[in-house]
Amino acid sequence: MISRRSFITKSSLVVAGIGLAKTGISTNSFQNNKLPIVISTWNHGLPANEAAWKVLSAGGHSLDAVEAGVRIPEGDPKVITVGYGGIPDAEGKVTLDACIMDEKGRAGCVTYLQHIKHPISVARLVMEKTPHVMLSGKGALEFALDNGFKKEKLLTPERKAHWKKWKKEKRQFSNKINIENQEIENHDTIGMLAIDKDGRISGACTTSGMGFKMPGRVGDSPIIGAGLFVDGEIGGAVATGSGELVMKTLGTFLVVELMRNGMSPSRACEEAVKRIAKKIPDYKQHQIGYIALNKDGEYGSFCIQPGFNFAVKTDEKTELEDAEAWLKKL
Ligand code: SD4
Repeated sequence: MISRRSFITKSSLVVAGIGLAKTGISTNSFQNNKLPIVISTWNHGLPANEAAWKVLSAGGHSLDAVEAGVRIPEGDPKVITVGYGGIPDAEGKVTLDACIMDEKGRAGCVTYLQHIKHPISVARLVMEKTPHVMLSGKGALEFALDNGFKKEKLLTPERKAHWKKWKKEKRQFSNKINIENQEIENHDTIGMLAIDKDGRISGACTTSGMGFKMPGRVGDSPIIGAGLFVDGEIGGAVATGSGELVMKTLGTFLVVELMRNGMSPSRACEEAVKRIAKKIPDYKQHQIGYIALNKDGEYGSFCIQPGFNFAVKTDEKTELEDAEAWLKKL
């Protein structure tokens, strides 16, 4: 048994220096967490949760909270896997995928969106202002511009230099994502789930996708049921990692359905990882991390490889936890 060591930090310290936050392995699941609650993937989830918490602690709607939360890494050029400053595709273009979903089952997504720093806000407008769920590429960009979003250059000088080096070295595309002790080049979508004080659950997921991906490639992150799924009567789940594996198993829909059938969030995440292990022969070459939250505020996680962590914020705690892994450390 791995014992859970939760680590509580002061919010101000966390925001000022997330690298310093200690982590503990999560055996997951806390019964009857007091609402509100927000959880999100990776350590950039810590400052994202703080932004979401401002909305939640003021009694706001979880939809506003998750949008405000994930906008933090989207706008941060130091987060090289989301929004502005994201790693480009093989041709040097930053192309973004995002989706959002609320407790009523409303959903909006954008895929292959270029030049817009906050794809999550465009996804929300798709949900609220159009009869559709998903807009892609040029159409998504035109929709954003028509709705007052500014066209911006998303490729930072640092990421341009990184891409040029990658091209010069003629390196192969690598889909290995944030596996402990590996060179980190492709990782860290932010997925967030929140329940507000009135019990309403929402989720958001946003990414620049796999670094140096093939032009035109879209991953799981903007796909409802793959990168994110929310059912207001049950709970929600988000995914990070090699999107192709999540898409082939409709991972977050599966997690929510398993919770509907009575599993805890952590057991449901574990089963969804096991489904990948069963169905996808080369799964050991990949990382997948799931986090899930049920409508009572109980949360859980599971991943393929050691190395996936997630951030949790409630009235009582601000912490970063390591998910349990299917391929445990020897
Ligand atoms: C993708 N799932 O585009 C994303 C990448 C990711 O952590 O989550 N990285 O496949």
